[in-house]
Amino acid sequence: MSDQPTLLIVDGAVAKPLRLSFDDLAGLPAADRVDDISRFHPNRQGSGVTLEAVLRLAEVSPEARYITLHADRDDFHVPVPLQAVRAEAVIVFHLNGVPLGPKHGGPIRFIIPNPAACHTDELDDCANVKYLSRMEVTTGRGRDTRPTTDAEHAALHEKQG
Ligand SMILES: Nc1nc2c(c(=O)[nH]1)N[C@H]1C(S)=C(S)[C@@H](COP(=O)(O)O)O[C@H]1N2
Ligand SMILES: [Mo]
Repeated sequence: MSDQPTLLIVDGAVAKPLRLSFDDLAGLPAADRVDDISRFHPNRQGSGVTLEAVLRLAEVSPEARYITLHADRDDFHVPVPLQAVRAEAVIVFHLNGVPLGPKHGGPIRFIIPNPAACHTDELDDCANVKYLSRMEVTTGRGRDTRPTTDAEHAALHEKQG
């Protein structure tokens, strides 16, 4: 790992906890890259690497069932079922080679290619966590701060602007 700032921590039920910098992510093999997420989310931008590539580095324990996504910046937390996201999700960290800015949910944004509508499923659009700072691999279901009602949801979007 390089001496650049850590953008993403991966810990919990893994053999090798990680502290990944921009260069660590950018240095992953070309086969792990996912370019231009606007292909599946027209209003979102950026490119990244597969979640699978990052989990491969961390060596997930066989008993792991969830990944809890933590955004320290605004204290937002979402547990997602490992099996359902492992082959799908993308860790977005740059836009045309430039680090992803907060406007786009950077420095790291979690992206599920085909999310369900907000609060209709475990893998809903609300699970597309912005400002992702830590992925905690767990056996049980972790902390969930997603809005649970339409009113709460509207209030959250109001706050985010
Ligand atoms: N860190 C963080 N990530 C978040 C949220 C949030 O409040 N904080 N809101 C979620 C919700 S409820 C939705 S629907 C989507 C909205 O993503 P968008 O701003 O790209 O439309 O982001 C999700 N990711
Ligand atoms: Mo949402």
